[in-house]
Amino acid sequence: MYGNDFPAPDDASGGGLLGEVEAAEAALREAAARARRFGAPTPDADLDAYFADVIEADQKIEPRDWMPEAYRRTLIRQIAQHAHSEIIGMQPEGNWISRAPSLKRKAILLAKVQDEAGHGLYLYAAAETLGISRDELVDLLLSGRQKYSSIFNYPTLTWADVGVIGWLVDGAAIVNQVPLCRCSYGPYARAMIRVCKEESFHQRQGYEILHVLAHGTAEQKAMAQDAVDRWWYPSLAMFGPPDGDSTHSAQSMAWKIKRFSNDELRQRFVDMCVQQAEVLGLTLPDEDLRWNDERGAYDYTQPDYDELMQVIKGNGPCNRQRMEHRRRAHTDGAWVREAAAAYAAKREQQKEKVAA
Ligand code: BYC
Repeated sequence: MYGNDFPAPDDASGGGLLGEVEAAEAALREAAARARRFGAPTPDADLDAYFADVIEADQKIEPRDWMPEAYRRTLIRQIAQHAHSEIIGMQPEGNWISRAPSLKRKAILLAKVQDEAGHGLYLYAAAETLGISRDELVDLLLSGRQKYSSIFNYPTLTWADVGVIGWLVDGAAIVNQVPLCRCSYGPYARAMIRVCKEESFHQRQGYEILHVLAHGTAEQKAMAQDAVDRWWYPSLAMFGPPDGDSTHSAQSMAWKIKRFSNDELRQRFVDMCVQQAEVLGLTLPDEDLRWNDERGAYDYTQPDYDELMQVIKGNGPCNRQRMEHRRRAHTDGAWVREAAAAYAAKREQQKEKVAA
């Protein structure tokens, strides 16, 4: 129970999503302890076949291992996009730090936004193991050549939006990320374990904000409902285009980077949210949402994928503002990077002096 008064959003039977993260963590440890079934390939080995065997045996690819160039590029694209999302994702909530309704709410929100920065750092570090530097990755974001999640191009208009970001956006993020804990690339899978555990706390804090608002005054409840109405479809769109239009899914699933398709995860998210919305006493804005006995899942209205494509292309409500803010923060932070580099050079010189 969360707060001893209502069930936690991820407290489903069978251990819920956090249970799955723990199982993935145990599997990672077990794989690390197990001797590698395939030693290093011999000089005349067929490297593609060797790689396929490692993937087939569900063993992890590590930075030292040979990997196809396309696998490496796909991972850089996805991990970098994920890292950028965490960093840009600090902005919509950061917008409310100075206006949080109490000191306690402010402290919690500060901690959450700092966690997002931490997630960005784990992910940039994971991407760097693939032979690209953090400077290059930041440059790719700032020049618009790499993307970040569509969801962070929507504005946070009221305090209830902070609750909804926790409940729906972090909720969607967890549903997407729990399977990534079993991704074939070791550093990404390991980063995901920690990220998912922290996201679970994020989701709970959002859920609790909404629970308080939904059980408060009529105005507070209306504010919570309005936020849910605005964020529901953009949250569904976070999972990406429908399977038929997903360019990367088939290959990423064959490589065991992705374990489920975009539509499978979207469905899982919808099924999870229906019961949670009932506990909150809020309505999901979809008149066609109903249980389908035959499918054993809820039927629901798809998000507007044309809108998703527009937002991805840079034409969402806040794209320009988010990028301007990030570029300014990067420029303003130049002196920190310079100071860190100067300090590192000085330490290096001192070490050389001692060694001489
Ligand atoms: N937004 O072939 P597809 C967080 C692009 S942070 C933007 O299905 P894929 C949080 C896609 O890149 C959560 N672009 O692609 C942080 C591709 O474009 P290109 C972020 C999208 O990679 C702070 C094209 O559309 N989570 O939770 O197989 C505060 C075709 O798509 C989006 C991650 O990054 C989108 N929504 O599947 C609070 C998770 N969707 O490169 C919370 C890791 C698709 O061909 N990423 N595109 O031009 C993934 O799991 C996968 O990359 C995706 C997309 C499911 C997102």
